[in-house]
Amino acid sequence: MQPTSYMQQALDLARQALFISNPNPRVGCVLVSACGHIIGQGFTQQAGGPHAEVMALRDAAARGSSTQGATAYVTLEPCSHTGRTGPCCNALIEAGITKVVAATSDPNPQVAGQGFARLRAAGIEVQVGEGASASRELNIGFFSRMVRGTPWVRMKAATSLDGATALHNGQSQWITGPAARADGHAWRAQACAVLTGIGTVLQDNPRLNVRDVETPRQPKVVVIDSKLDMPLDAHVLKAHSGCTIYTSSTNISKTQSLQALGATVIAIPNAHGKVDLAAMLRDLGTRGTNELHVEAGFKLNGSFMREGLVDELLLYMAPKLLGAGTMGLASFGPLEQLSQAISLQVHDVSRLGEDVRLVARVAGR
Ligand code: AOF
Ligand code: ZN
Repeated sequence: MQPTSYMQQALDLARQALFISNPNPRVGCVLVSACGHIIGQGFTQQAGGPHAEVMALRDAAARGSSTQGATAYVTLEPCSHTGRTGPCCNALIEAGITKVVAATSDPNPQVAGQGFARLRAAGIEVQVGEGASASRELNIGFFSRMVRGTPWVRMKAATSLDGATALHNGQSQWITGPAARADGHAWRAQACAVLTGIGTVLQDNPRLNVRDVETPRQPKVVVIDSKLDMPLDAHVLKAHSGCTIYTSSTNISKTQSLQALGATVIAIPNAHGKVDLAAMLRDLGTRGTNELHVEAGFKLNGSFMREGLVDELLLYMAPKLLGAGTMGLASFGPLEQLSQAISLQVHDVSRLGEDVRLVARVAGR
């Protein structure tokens, strides 16, 4: 269903929570009086902070507007549970709201329709569906975690036009230009966690934090390090919001040294002595990871691809050709048949300076 201008405004508000509300969904709320005036608006604050509806009710109160008989346009079903904050349903009922227009139901099993039921039981008219796809798109990671138990896995890479991510000698900085790099930081900022492999840590010593855009919170850093080769002075260990290392090693003294530096070390081995990536995603899900931003080398990218764990590719392509002997995007295969190719659907194409950005989704996601 196409959104009306009030729902459109609620969606615009929700977008303002993009870097803020993780792991809470990005929700916007617009309160409209019986005569059609906007009397309050708000969006979800940081985790543990007020939800969109409460912000909108506070806004109306600050403006001295009565909310009796008003309609609430909200991009997600108002919550019915007490989590870190109280139920928004109760706040709307107490404020005398008589109609709620919601984009979509909340997939959180603690809510999942109970919010609508409580509102209806209180005599409030409830309409659902307007702006649903935009709201779900904005919260693709939250829906993924709630429905599948695992994050939305977005793999970021920068390549030449001939698909190279690095020269034969490993040199890879900087294939794309400054606009693409800044855009990449914005995608990091909206992720709950940024993941890489130990190979990239050893080669580039990256920080994996957000520097090129303003953000009130930093994503967590996750490193896959099967043998616990992490240098104790690696930049990632100083990540502002913490570094989590998934390993298959049981080296207790190295584990303790990393823990002493504040890292969380989790051993999830698979049968081949590597990290069990699927189990790692489930673990990240239990830790509130909505969007997982993967910035890894071609080996780890290959493992993610081979195991069917990638949902989306965020690809920056520079108009350059890097020639022979280069590294590709992901080292799965070799495939014998074109029919074995991993198929993706192009979701978005845009230009950033000299470069092209492609967002493509693995078929079926
Ligand atoms: C709403 N409005 O703006 C958001 C909602 O721990 P809490 O109390 O913050 O609750 C978090 C849950 O609330 C979250 O998992 C999701 O189900 C819902 N988010 N609900 O009514 C909002 N952000
Ligand atoms: Zn709520």
